[in-house]
Amino acid sequence: MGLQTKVGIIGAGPAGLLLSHLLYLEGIESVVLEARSREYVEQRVRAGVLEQGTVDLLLDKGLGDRLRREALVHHGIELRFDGRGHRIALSDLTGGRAIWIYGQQEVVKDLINARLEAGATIHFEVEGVRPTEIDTSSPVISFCKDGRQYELKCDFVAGCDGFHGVSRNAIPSGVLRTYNHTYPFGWLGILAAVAPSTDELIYAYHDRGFALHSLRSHKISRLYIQVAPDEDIDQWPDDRIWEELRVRLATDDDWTLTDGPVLEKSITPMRSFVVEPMQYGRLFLAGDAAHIVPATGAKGLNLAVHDVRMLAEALTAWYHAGTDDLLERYSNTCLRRAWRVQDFSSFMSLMLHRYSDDDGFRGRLQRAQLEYVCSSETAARSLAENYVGLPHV
Ligand code: FAS
Ligand code: PHB
Repeated sequence: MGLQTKVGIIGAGPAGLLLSHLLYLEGIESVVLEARSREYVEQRVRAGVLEQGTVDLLLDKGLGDRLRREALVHHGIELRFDGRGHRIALSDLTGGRAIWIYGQQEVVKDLINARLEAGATIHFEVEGVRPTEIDTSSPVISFCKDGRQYELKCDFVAGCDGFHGVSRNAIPSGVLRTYNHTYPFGWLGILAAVAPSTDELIYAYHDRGFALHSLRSHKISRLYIQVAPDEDIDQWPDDRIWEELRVRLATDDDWTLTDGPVLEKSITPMRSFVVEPMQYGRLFLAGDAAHIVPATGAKGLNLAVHDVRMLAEALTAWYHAGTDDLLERYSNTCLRRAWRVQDFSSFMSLMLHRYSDDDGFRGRLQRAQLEYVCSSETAARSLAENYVGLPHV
């Protein structure tokens, strides 16, 4: 069965849904195709830190009512090592910019509600998605839904289907240059029904490995510990996780970590991945489909938002003014930010994680870097401006 739209969007993650809404606000029709169910994408636990720029965009586009009510605004983070905490005053160091704590699944819920209220078409639980004719002016996305085969004709395809999606693989081999770096560690993350034991995020460097105390609300905590990349999660009963968090987050003063029921736990690999270019013909890649950053810099979701803001502006210029220069510059514009973010995320990852093959030299360098960042206003400002998100790259 033939369907028609202007922009065919593969993936109902933050990138695909936000792109569809930004285009809608410009009167540009789109159709979103998602492999999973609405329930699944709305409960999938991932990021939780929104940059100032991401929040400004969501508020500006009328997507921020619940965010404004429920998100927590943080003006600092803590770096903790050798039993002592050191605050990085993000807002003081960046002219008032801040980070907002709001779960990625909440952003996805708000976007789906806004899309459906606007009468949008989101096909959930589709199979066999395949973009073709992407090097022509009328690409097609074929897919199957409820046992029926469909052909979605469109002007453009937006590949917002994440790292494991199909869009990137639709580009002929030899076109893309791929950069891949896998870190020798992963993160075991938990979501816990307990009030956070901190008012701001704590990034801890410890001889036993990295630990992070983050949160989702005044009642829900989000915590991570560094583990081996091939760690078996069955070896980590909840009390062992809490015990390890206590050790790695311990301070010389009387700070204590309160534990509670673990709602969700999973292990995430740490890798850096970028493909160049982020466009082939009428197919444009955005978000995790084009780049993955280690979570230490809290950038994945924010970079996806930046990509689709650029893509929406470029498509709007094409439809409204008939100009394609923004479309032509899309890949380079987004890659410039992607590599800035890769560098920052790598800096945070290398500074804060223990390397099992460390003969002591790297450990000394890490401490020297931590002490410098925590004692030099210039170094702290550099970390802060990258962490809250650079307005321009
Ligand atoms: P997403 O992966 O969010 O969305 C892609 C969508 O495409 C998915 O819904 C998928 O089901 C769909 N899809 C895939 N293949 C398809 C197909 N063939 N057909 C149709 N649909 C298809 N970032 C942080 O900053 N902090 C974190 O703590 C953090 N934790 C993370 C944990 C995990 C396990 C992962 C994978 C990522 C994490 N990230 C984190 C990064 C994360 O936030 C991503 O950057 C963000 O989800 C990127 O959004 P999208 O590009 O929209 O991709
Ligand atoms: C999170 O809250 O999930 C989170 C926060 C900071 C990070 C990564 C993840 O660097």
